[in-house]
Amino acid sequence: MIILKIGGSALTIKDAQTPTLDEKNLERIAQEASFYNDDMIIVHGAGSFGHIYAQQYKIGDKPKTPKDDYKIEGMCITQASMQLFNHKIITKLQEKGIPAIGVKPSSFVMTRNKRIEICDTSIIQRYVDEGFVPVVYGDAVLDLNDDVKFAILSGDQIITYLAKELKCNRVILSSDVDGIFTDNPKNNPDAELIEVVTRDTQLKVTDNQDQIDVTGGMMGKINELLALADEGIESQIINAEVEGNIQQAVSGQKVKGTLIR
Ligand code: IP8
Repeated sequence: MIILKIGGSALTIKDAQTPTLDEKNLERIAQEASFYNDDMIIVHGAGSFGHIYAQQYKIGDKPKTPKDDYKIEGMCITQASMQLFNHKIITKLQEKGIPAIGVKPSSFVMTRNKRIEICDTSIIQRYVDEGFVPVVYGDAVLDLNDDVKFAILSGDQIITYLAKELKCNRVILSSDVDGIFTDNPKNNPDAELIEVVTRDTQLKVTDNQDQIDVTGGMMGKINELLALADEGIESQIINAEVEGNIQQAVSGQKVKGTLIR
């Protein structure tokens, strides 16, 4: 079984002021993903459908009152926006022949202090066993810490959790950059791609100021994937914006990117 993460940055215009789909990328990425014909789970990020609201409503920060109307409104709006985004994605995947079924994480996952604590993966496994491709996503969820009550759950954390629980053999994480670089390639033209990252690799933490990302951007992804590597599961980060990359990666061909092991 493989897990394919499609980054929100590749599927949306992430620095837009309102949720904005990148229709062209979605069309192509869905087509490329359809080259995989075996067991697969797709996880997608939030892009402008989630991060704008998550930041606006400061979901994950302590509510001001026990039943904080503003936070509750934020949860409703973020979840609805992500569900709409998921619907657009599964519709496109189905159009390309993928038996995609949307599974809403906030209906079966709860975190404690922002880490997954309750998650019934048997639902996902059963869909896979029955021939579906479950499509889950970063979401706004209930948190078991009574002080914060709600959390933003990144699709990256979902990947590591599912990969470990469901014993996946390959994890492909696609984003809008080629992989992990020695510096931020968007600001520094001399930044070099690091082909293999392990716990011993010295990494420079950089910020991408022009994009809102409440779940930690590239560093958040690296930490999740290193945790997965600790369990013996290798993953690769590739660029979803380069035509053919997803198709080649799902087909098991070598793609420019970073291996995490
Ligand atoms: O884009 C974030 O998921 P990510 C989820 O995978 C929300 O980090 C709702 C902002």
